[in-house]
Amino acid sequence: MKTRSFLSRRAFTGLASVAVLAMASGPLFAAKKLTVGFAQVGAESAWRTAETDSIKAEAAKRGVNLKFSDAQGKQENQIKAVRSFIAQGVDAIILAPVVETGWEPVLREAKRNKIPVVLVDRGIKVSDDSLYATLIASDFIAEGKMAAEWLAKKVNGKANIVELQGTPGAAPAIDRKKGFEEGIKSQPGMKIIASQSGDFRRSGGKEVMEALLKKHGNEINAVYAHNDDMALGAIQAIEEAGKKPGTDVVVVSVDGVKGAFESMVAGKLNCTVECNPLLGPLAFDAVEKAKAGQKLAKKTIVEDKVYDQATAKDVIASRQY
Ligand code: GZL
Repeated sequence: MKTRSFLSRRAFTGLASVAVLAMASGPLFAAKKLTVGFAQVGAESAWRTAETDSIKAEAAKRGVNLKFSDAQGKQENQIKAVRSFIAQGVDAIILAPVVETGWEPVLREAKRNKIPVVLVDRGIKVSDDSLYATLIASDFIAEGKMAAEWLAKKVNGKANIVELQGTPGAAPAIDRKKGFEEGIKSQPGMKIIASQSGDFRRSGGKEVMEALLKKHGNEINAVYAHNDDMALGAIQAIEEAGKKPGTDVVVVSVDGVKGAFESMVAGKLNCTVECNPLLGPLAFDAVEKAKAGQKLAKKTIVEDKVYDQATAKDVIASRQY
């Protein structure tokens, strides 16, 4: 009994001195400045850079202290970054997981330290989805299907297609492939004659396309690239092979970055399925809700739209990335 009253008398004295301090030093109870760790994949594409810029801009706008890590495309670097954020005691972590698997151990450490993890742009496979607060991403299967349906119309259901895949093991690469295959299932004349990874990089798209042109030559009349950067690299290879991209070879991709619109206006890229990278506002809304203990939907889908040469000229000026 004595201890409790002793404590309350001491606690009372402490509170009184804090109150005095508050009068002297201004708003004592202003919201605490959040510190958030952002473990980014890398800078492999224009889309990725746009996503990084969106997260950094939103952090600055909200007065968040952002700790940024570029993993150069390596999962082990992302895991190291998440571990470092945990050791620094950040309030929350934003993670763009380069591949779908291998995250459970480090996410369990975050959970043990009561640090919410918000996933952006790519999903993961885990046995326990309480290991992350929410995922904010596009529907990559739908993107693949939209690309397939647009291409089927363009080529009247008949094409020998080469597919430039994204990073092996990455959710967008797995699901854009799945969606495209589903989209051409009902089109017996649409055949994928080759499929190889260009790692979401322009240089990768160019190199793979050069090799496939050597191997398949005039047999190829369509390209499906999992992102615009690889499509733009493939377009370079098609031109260097003396062919006209956009007419001799129809090119369809995903992302909707500025370079893709410029290429469509130039009549080279035929179509791109938008995958919005401007995830900063949604990511920090989720961080704030998670910190406030609010239950979050496990996935927030960002809606996508299809753009082609018919619309590119009208919308290019309004594009934000
Ligand atoms: C999609 C994102 C993909 C983009 C690529 O959400 O993960 O990674 O489509 C980027 O441009 O490299």
